[in-house]
Amino acid sequence: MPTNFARWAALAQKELRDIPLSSLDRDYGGIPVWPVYFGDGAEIPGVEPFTRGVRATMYANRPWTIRQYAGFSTARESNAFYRQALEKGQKGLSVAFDLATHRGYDSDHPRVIGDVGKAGVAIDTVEDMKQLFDGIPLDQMSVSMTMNGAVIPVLAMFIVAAEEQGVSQDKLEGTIQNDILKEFMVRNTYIYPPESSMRIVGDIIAHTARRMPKFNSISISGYHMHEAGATAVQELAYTLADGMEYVRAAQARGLDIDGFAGRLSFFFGIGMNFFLEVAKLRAARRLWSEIMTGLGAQDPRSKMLRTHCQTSGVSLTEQDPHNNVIRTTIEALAAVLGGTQSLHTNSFDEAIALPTEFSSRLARNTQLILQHESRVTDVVDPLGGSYYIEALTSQLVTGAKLLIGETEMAGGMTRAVQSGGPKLAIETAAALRQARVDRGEDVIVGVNRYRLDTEDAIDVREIDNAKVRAEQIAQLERVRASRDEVKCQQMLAGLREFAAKDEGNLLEAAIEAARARATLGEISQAMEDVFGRHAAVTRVISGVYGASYGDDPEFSAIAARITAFKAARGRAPSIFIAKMGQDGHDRGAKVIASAFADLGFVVHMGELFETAPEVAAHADEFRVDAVGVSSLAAGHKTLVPELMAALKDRELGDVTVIVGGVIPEQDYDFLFDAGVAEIFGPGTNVLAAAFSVLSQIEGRLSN
Ligand code: 3CP
Repeated sequence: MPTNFARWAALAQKELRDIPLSSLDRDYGGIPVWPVYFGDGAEIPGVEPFTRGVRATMYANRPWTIRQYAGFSTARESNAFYRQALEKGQKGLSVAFDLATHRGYDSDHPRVIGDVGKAGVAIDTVEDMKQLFDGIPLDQMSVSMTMNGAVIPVLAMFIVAAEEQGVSQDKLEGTIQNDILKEFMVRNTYIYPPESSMRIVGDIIAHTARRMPKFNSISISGYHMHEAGATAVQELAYTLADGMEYVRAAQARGLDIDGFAGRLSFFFGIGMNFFLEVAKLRAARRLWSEIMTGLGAQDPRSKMLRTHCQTSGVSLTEQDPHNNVIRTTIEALAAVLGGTQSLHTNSFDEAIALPTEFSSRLARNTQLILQHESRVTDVVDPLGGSYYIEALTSQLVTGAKLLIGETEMAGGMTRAVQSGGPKLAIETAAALRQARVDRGEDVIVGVNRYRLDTEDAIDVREIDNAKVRAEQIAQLERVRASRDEVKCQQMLAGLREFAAKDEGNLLEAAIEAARARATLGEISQAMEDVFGRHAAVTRVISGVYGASYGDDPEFSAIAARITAFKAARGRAPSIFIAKMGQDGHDRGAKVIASAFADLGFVVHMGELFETAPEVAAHADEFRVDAVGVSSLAAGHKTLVPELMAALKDRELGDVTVIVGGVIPEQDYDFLFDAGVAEIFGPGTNVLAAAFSVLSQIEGRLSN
């Protein structure tokens, strides 16, 4: 028996409480199987640095939480969806909010007309929040909420909704994402500037440490970096460096590290590089344990990296979409073999639209089959000890340490985020990846190889955005009419004062305001009055995409056409790349902008969150030939017709409008009828897109 077995057994027995350890043994038809395997001197699961897992018994005792991220339309509709999912085997909730909510706007705000209820559920008031959890006892259900920008009003409303359900906040279990640094880097649902935002993070950590012992105060997220195209080393390094920044921010306000660190949690994206992804989670745990020791943690629980994982959205393809079931299964298995605590598996249609009942069921069942049929839960860290996995784990640790070291030398992540360095590094990695895919070096089945001749349309879920918005506005009016206005305004004034004086806890003031039925938009605005609203500077990398093509004939052919265009017209073709509404997913837009620029187009990149009239005004100002709309949050059917009208108003009806992003096939005709020239879905070859945009522009100019 290995020398370290006794230590493991003692720990395992503690986790099992009264259940005998032998109950974890299995018999595979005469072959005995034990819950853990290790050689002399090997690391022990459940023991620092936790490379092999944060629990000694891991899934052999308790499997990961099946926690599907969902939300759409109104609170009533999302509630019905949650209840059904829980009945069918889901174990925890994970709420997706719409982009209006993320960015701190009530549903009646003019900037969010295309966003209400689309990419998540619309929440304006405590009444919506109560409806969202109707019939779901909040003292028994762990609820994760992906919220960063409007984190103060959302968490406050959650606490008040629970309170009015009879559940006090100390009983609440769950997680709030509350990870603002990565918003500035990749996800873009920030509201306030970085420093005020960091104060909010600190206030939430302080409040939960004091009042909500079972609630995870933050979900430090690499997922969005992964989705934006980060390498595994970048995802690890920047995420853990963000974590260090949050720990230091909490320490700076006098909190004892062991008083809050046990409730910090993480979130990683899991892509198709199977063994690398397994190793990434192992490396993350080893690194975090070391980092926390360095920051002064004593309690082993403070050093455990507990994480949620989500299979990769960008690995999903619009083409031959049932292949996505297979991709998601492989990614889910990597997350599980890497030792995740909680998992979301994507639905196969997510590169096209919001999941349907059918696709959600398949996604959930992927996890249920892994838990109940595959036997992967029987043995802890089954890949531990593999030469390859251990080597990859160590290499990732080394690579990430180097990058963390660089970030620290530059003054930490808040500083790095302000400088924009990590964002550009991730965008460079994304452009390189796109070039490899376009050149066929990275194969994607059904996209750049084995493509179908004809694609069958699949059923998609449609949200009637106008109807949801009307319902939300009616509810807002009811709440505003029935509340004690004087009291509500007093509470908002109190919150504003806390913000201005840099004292008091903003969450605590917001809970009072939510009790008095202040709306999400009003609570956000009270803080915005003091902190201001952050506007990012948009920058586009150049040269990376073009350089990876060298003297590729196709690339050269387009470049030559552009040279001919210039010779004929005395100028290069020009395009304005637009992001409208509250959709902050800008990876695709940035990749297109930098690739088109490398090809010789004059590219103007718009700011995030513009309205249709604002985009039309830019098109006018720059006198562009084309406007490229990037839409990933389902706002296209509202926003694109608005843009066409705004262009016509400026007598720019002849500008070529193209749309790219997540557009269901069913909506193509609608957009073509509205005057759109071309639609490019996920998996589009960028050179092919440039070729057809150029043809469209030339066609229009010669008419
Ligand atoms: C676990 N437990 C065990 C064992 N395993 N006890 C004994 N033996 C075991 N083997 C205990 C734990 O200690 C814990 O109790 C309890 O069981 C629950 O387990 P857990 O592992 O903590 O799991 P969970 O409650 O699900 O929490 C998972 C984490 C949490 C910690 C990761 O933060 C979480 O749920 N995160 C989800 C985040 C999320 O959903 N994000 C969605 C992003 P104690 O608590 O008492 O210790 S979606 C974003 C999509 C893109 C976008 O941004 O738009």
